[in-house]
Amino acid sequence: MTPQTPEVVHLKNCLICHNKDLLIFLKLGPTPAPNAFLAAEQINAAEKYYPLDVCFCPECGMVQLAHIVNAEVMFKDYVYIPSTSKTTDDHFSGLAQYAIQKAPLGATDLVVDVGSNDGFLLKKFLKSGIKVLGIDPAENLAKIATAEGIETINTYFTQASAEKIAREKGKAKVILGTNVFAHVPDPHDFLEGAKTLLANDGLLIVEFPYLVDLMDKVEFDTIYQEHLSYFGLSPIAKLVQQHNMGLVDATRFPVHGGSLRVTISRKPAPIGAGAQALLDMESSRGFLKPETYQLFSQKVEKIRHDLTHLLWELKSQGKRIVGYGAPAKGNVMLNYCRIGSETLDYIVDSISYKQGKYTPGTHIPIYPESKLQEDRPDYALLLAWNFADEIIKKQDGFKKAGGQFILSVPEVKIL
Ligand code: DWN
Repeated sequence: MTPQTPEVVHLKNCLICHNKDLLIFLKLGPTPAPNAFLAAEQINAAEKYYPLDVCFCPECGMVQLAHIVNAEVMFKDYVYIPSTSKTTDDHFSGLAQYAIQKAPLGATDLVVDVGSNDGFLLKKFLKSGIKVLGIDPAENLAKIATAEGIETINTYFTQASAEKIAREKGKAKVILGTNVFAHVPDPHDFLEGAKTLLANDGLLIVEFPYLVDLMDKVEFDTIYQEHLSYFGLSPIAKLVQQHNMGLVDATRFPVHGGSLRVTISRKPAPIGAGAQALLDMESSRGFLKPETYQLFSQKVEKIRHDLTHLLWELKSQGKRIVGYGAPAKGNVMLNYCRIGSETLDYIVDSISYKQGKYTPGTHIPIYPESKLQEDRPDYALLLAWNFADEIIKKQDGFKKAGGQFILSVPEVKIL
């Protein structure tokens, strides 16, 4: 990022149809960048806060942020590594098998992963004897992946970088993008980049948190500056058609609170039956109407009210409460509900990088999970609610000793 590059840009047009009349239906900010964890020596220094306003486009049904925070702020030295849970591992194994069968993929084919992180997903293709190539803007992660045998190009994926990669590495039979498509500032450029890099019979397979799940389960804390777009399938269908590609498949999965896997062919093709069914559902359930989003923001406000009142009530009874998991979404929840160390004594998390640090904005200390057994607090607020089953199973001892978990979405309740 150069001194001339603005840190925050107001996004005045729909990222899909370029409509200017966007409706802001929810304001969650300002908040710090969600993965901007602090070292002890930083907690008294000034922190940067960024807007977090969410818009709906009545023209195409797109949901997006009203501001873009410069990618360098969030992705240059990135701490999120997906290989931290069995849930994610199992899901990626299923994705690899799907891609191998759907493409189909053989030993001479190239699979490219955009936003390849530490190479976790590509290792599953390498094991099947398939050629792989990672693309990731985070220097730290690109080095880790390359050192572990997953060649990774340290760059952002754009049409320009795709042209260079196609020249140097050849065409890809499959391009993957898990939890990256919703992050890119220009989905049109992303699709043109995929068309450039894909072989003529190639497939682009993207996965992202699904808007319908976000709305149905009030997962408002998954809205943060890293994610510019909150995709339903309807705007993606318009995008695919504009780029003369084919929307061949769309399938829902439970990971990350509910995700959608969309398969797009480089060549035009009829809309797949699974995709058409979801498009019909989105229309019939009102996801293309503004009132649906006004109702959602009322549900979010209710969660903030119910959670803060429950925690205050428990604290007034002398109970000790901690947080479980320090995900990006947890920082949105804490900052939006103004929950700090006056309420949560600390947070436990399995990622070593986060341990010993403090949450951005709320300055709650983060410890290894073992502290829960050592300290025996009364309640643990599940900030990483998308891993609730895995966590509760792992912490059977905490529950047997009388500890209780608190869930915040889709409604506030003590488990
Ligand atoms: O799009 C993104 C989503 C998919 O993942 C990325 N841009 C950022 C990231 O969001 P996140 O930080 O909310 O990811 P997770 O994987 O939902 O975070 C889970 C957190 O919980 C991690 O910090 C690890 C922690 N955890 C734990 O302490 N014990 C997780 C498990 C499974 C556990 O048992």
